[in-house]
Amino acid sequence: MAEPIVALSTPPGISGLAVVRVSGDEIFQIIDLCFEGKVKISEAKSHTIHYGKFHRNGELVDFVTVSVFRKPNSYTGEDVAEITCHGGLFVYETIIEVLCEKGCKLAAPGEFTKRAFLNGKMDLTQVEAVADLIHSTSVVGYQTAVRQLAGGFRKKIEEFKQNLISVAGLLELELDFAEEGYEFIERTKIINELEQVINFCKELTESYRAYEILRAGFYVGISGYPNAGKSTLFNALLERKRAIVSEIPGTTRDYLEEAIYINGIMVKLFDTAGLRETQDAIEVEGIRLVNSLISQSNLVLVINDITLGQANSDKLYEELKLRYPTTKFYLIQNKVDLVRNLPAKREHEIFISAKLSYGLDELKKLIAEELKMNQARITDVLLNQRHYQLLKRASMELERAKEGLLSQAENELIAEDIRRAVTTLGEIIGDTFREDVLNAIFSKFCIGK
Ligand SMILES: Nc1nc2c(ncn2[C@@H]2O[C@H](COP(=O)(O)OP(=O)(O)OP(=O)(O)O)[C@@H](O)[C@H]2O)c(=O)[nH]1
Ligand SMILES: [Mg+2]
Repeated sequence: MAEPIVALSTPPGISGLAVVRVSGDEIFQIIDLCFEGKVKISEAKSHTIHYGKFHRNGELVDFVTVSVFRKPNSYTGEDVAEITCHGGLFVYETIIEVLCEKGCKLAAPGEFTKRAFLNGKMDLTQVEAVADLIHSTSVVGYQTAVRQLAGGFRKKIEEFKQNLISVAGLLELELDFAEEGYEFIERTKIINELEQVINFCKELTESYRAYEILRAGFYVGISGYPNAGKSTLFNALLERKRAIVSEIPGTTRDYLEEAIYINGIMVKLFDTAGLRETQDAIEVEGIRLVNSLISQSNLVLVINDITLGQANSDKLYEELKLRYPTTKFYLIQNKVDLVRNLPAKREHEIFISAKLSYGLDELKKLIAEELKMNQARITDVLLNQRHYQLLKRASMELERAKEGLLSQAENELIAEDIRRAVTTLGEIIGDTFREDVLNAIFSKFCIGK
């Protein structure tokens, strides 16, 4: 029994038209109690529209149209009607009130979509795509949400799930013939199969991280020894005097954060305290902050004062690279205006004069290229934190199965890991779901969706 529910599906407020959506059992009979058109809605065919009067106990409320969708061919999979009325606050509020008087309940946020999911009209990734579609603020986000709504992600996952299930099945079957020493499926083939899924998961988790960057901004940190010219470069990139610059080492103690746009993408720029051994408590605290900033940055520019030698910051540069393996580093040779004969440029090195704004175009181009490389990693599928965690887990489970195969572990154990990965992948599309996960997803919805 599907309890009849009703809600406004268009944004509240004054508009040309408003749509009130109704879903559930006997809603057509309920509407007939307050609608008068050429035919009764309860007798109307599916996918037809009817014009008529909506009234409250005989008193006219508005002239409306009623769209009829009979189950299972509707958004929720239940009987659905969409009542289009004039977009005045009192009009749609009265219509909803009347429908509630006649037996409908006000829908909770996301309840229509939740019913669609529970009735098998959509998988969980499509449900999430609906939420993303409503909330997307960028073109890329919107486009990927639309594609996900089409169900491509689910198909791919279903396909991998089937392959894994048959591999696990064969491994288990082999157990029954262990005495004869049969091998139903070559180990290299299984490994190949596992690797395909592992790669798929990895590609997608990378895509997620890349997308996050697009959304949250690309983080570029400026680091180096004191007095190297970090704040001067920060100001030059911002094209205004934001940070204090002085010839005294240790000028910047706190960090500064400002956004610039490169090729339409937000780049968050950080100026930080110079790294050195110091007794000054404030400076020590500043240096501690630098480390956490670097670990969060996508790209870090290590500034070297070239008048102290091209290799002056090499040790620091190498140390940072080792300590933060996922961050990209460049060595920026600054103050080239003070050097007569420039040495040869090494890899990952750029020569600039922050003071004279020389070499900044090359630096910006480099940042733009890093951004482009990041964007290239974004695949078709829009992922969220939930997908990301599950994909990471599935790929770990499959890696374990692969290791088992390579070390000739028991078939049983390998098959178990594979089956675990199948369950994990299934969770993504909602084969199995937990009530709290569902509630978290639907809480992002607005009423009427
Ligand atoms: N000639 C020349 N001087 C520069 C250049 N960049 C910075 N300086 C000078 O170097 C000194 C230090 O510059 P800052 O930008 O304050 O250096 P910093 O790295 O931020 O220093 P701390 O905040 O103390 O770590 C200042 O006197 C700047 O004017 C440059 O490209 N050429
Ligand atoms: Mg500074």
